Amino acid sequence: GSAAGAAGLTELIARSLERARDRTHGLTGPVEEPDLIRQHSPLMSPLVWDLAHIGNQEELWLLRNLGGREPMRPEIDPLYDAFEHPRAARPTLPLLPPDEARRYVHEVRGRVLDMLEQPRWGDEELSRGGFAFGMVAQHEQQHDETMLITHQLRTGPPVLHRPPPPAPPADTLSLAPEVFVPGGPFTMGTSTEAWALDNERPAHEVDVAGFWLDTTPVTNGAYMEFLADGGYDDPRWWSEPGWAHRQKADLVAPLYWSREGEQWLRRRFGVVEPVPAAEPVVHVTYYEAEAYAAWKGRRLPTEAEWEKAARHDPVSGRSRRYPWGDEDPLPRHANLGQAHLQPSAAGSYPEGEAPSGARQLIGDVWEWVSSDFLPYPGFVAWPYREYSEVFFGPDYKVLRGGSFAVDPVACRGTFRNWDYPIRRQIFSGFRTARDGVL
Ligand code: AVJ
Ligand code: FE
Repeated sequence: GSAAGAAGLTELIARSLERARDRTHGLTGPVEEPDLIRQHSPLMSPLVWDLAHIGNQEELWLLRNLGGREPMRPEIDPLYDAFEHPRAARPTLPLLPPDEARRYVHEVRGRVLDMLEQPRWGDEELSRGGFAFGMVAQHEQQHDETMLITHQLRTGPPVLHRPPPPAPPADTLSLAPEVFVPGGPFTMGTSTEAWALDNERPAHEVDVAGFWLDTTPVTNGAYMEFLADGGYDDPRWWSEPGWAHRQKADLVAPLYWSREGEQWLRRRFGVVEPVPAAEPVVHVTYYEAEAYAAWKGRRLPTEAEWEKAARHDPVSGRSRRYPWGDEDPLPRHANLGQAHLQPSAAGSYPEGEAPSGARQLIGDVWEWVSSDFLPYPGFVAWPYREYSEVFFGPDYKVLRGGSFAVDPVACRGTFRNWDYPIRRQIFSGFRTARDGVL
């Protein structure tokens, strides 16, 4: 096998799988058994479901579909099929208890690492560039982010290891509030990124008119001005479905915020503190983002605008993998990988800046864009229809750029996330845009 022959690729795969597993252990290891089994919110699975589902998908894609092996425990497959049981129903299933789930994922991983050492992995298309392994590493990391969301929803004393907060940025005072992204065609999506998922493909040209974009994500400080101006009580700023949801769900501030006298507080991973003004706002719905933008006399960027701002290099005319270039993310570029349990202050990471001058397009907070989640022209569902294709349509809005809770393996300039516009337990923020010329 030529595919498996490349030692560098094998090592990259092994490292990516190991990093995901270390994180999975960090999110489940310090949790008491009842808290692993309990459902902390009807929006989420019990943590022990995520754990065994991670192993089950790894077994399915790597041992069975790629390697052609027989199922290890066919009787548990239906329990961990995300389409068979909605999240709310998962706590009543006869799930593997925590110890058994740990043994199962460990055994799957052992067999996967044995397979990785083989000269040939199996199915040629799934093997190309190590795609199936990359997909599985991304899948585990996505569920790690899901589990971190569950930890944030969970009440009670903190259990997670607390990494140090990010260093404050040095030069924010000199930053212009918005940057201009010049008009013209650019290449959106990718046909060359080996581990890109189906919804990022293929590369295609999109013409985007010149527009202005916020230099950084919208901060808590800016968002508090919207609150103070009565933004949540003024239907002028809200779309029709947005206002209906604001009324029905009685939204008054971002999720986890509470009021104490004149001060806004918020709870984060079990700690209550004053809302830090310099940090990007997080835990807002699409509708809240949309209303804030309207109040500002602005709008959310489209998905194509966002990607052009993040990838287009006007000098070479080509699209980069990341705002800073083609180099994989390092800690100096972006706040990724749960290196911190919070977003960094707006204006951080000058070394991660895009050619337009926009910062923090990658990392910190997921950014709502105004586009529905739709296939690109020439889209082909591969290798599993249920990853994206079943979600395309007007029900879901796209989020871009990843958050502090996203590992670099599951984050790039082309990466697409999506959710219902009413969701805000996710690490969702936004930035705003406007039409205009330089
Ligand atoms: C891409 C984050 C919307 O969590 O529903 C995990 C990722 N898909 N397992 C999700 C996913 C299958 C997905 N999102
Ligand atoms: Fe999954």
